[in-house]
Amino acid sequence: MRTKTLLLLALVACKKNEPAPGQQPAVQTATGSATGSAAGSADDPLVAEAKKFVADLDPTLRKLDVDAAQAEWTNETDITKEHEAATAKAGEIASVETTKLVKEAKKFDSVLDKLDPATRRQLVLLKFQAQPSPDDPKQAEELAKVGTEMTSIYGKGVCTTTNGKESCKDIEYYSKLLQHEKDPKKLLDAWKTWHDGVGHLEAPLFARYTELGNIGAKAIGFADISAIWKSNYDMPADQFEGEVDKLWGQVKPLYDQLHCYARRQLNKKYGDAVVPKTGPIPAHLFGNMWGQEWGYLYDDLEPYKGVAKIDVTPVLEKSYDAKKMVQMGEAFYTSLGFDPLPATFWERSMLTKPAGKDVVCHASAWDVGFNNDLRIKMCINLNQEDLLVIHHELGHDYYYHSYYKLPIIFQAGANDGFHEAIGDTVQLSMTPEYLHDRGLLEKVEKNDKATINAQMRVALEKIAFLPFGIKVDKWRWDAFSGKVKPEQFNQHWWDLTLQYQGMTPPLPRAATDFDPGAKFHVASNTPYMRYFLADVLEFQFYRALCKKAGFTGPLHECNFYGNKEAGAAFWKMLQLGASKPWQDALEELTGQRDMDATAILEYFAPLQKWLEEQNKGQQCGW
Ligand code: X8Z
Ligand code: ZN
Repeated sequence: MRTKTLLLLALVACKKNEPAPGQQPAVQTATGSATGSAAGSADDPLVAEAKKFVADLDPTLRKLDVDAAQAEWTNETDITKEHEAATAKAGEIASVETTKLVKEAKKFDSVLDKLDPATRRQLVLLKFQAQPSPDDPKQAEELAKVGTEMTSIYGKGVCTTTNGKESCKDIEYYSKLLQHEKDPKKLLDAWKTWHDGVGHLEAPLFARYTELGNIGAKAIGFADISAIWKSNYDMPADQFEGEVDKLWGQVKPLYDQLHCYARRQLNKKYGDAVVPKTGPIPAHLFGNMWGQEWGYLYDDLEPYKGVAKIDVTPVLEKSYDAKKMVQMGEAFYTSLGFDPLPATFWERSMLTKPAGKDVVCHASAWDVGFNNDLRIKMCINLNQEDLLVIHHELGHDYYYHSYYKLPIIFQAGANDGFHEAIGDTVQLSMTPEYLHDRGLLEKVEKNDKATINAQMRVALEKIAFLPFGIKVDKWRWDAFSGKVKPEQFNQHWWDLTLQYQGMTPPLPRAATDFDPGAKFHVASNTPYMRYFLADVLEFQFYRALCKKAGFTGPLHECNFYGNKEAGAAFWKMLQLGASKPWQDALEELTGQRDMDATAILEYFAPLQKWLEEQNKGQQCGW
């Protein structure tokens, strides 16, 4: 997908909003159906005008989006004051001009029902194309600058100046420390340095971004930024909130079991003084800054010792480089019948961190020209985690590739969770057998113990992530809507962390701290609920593709590599882009019109049973 960046809600994957179907009371009915009547349209001059407006939109938006994406790519692969200023300027222009178009398009609200579905849908989606700008040009300029600065600050990391020379340690540095360090004091130190170093700088900028962004949101008829974000799902905002809560309710019992088991193992490892036997767990012990995925705890949490390890890192370190890892990812997609990546992908992508430059290492996927100009931007490490991230990013690029010939407004995921779910669906297919077939694992075993170990490996990514995935935007919705004030931002973050993840800050935090700002997507104004949705959707997609591939065994054993029927079905959904409501796209692939967590529960049924046995008699929860 293209993630939108700061002001541009729709640019690159891992950035801003994907344009997707939305709702506002006045246009709600227009978004839901792609088959509305165009009766009487011939007599109405406003209908003809609307059609012309939409036809003219495409080249205008394309130029704005491409200019903004190009500037942003340049800045994120080489952060300098000049590149930052150019990015802010291009983002500002895109946002200001798109906001004008949104306002202009309001006059067609009265004829939406008379328009053909494609015209109507583009008009409806237009308001989700960019973070709207305030009317005051000074404020519009400031909004763009603040947004760009927030991303750059995060990219540079924690900086110190000695003899006038600045040197910075980025998230890559601290991540490696958190992944491998065993001493909890050193982990705590890294956690605090990052959260204070980046969070404190982001705090005033986020508060200002919220003020200005909300002014922009109001200018196009929304209550605040969160109302725009929540309206982007082909249903009213409050219904969407209900959907999210429903999904969380389905998966929470499984998370609770994993939390309970993890706490016991961590307690054994660190002792009562660091991890108590009951209650929440401190957040710095999970192998990353945010407690969001727990893959690096595998050795501590491994259910059965003495079973062949599922760890491809040794082979990657020995026989791979970054390009070869990406080629392995590409090979999965081409095995489904998808095209090879274009030559320009290999020429233009950033696969490793360039020496002597500040860059945004956080992985992302781009179609900079909105014309099959596919790229990824990563600082690839030769390890299992990054092999999975590569497959994730290529999922975005193949989605871009499938729809790049559509009108630019439809060049987006069916909803933004779809975009995040494509590569992750492929990840699920990377079973131990698959990794063995590709020469990455010397030995695989097939027995109950090996199954539980393999499931634990996946659960530490996918189940551990769910509460974090929901928390980030539950927090941001409340921050944007004014439900919580800036002086409560940090407390609210930790209230939600406790509620959803069962974790506490590892040391006392103050209202002057700003721990949400230590997460990339908050600093870069990238919506986050998409990842929660993706965590659910990817299992739905996977179950459907496995069925298309004729697989009939237990879901977690399915590998659809090389299956052209599955590939064709996947492609059929992808190439719709955002041209139809996501419910239609979902139905196309899965036969279902609802996001639902039954597939994830089916997948993890063996592990859930095992965890419940392990946790029998324990006081779970926090
Ligand atoms: O940001 C990402 C991707 C790029 S869209 C690497 N992810 C989220 C994160 O890192 O927080 C993937 C999973 C969640
Ligand atoms: Zn992504």
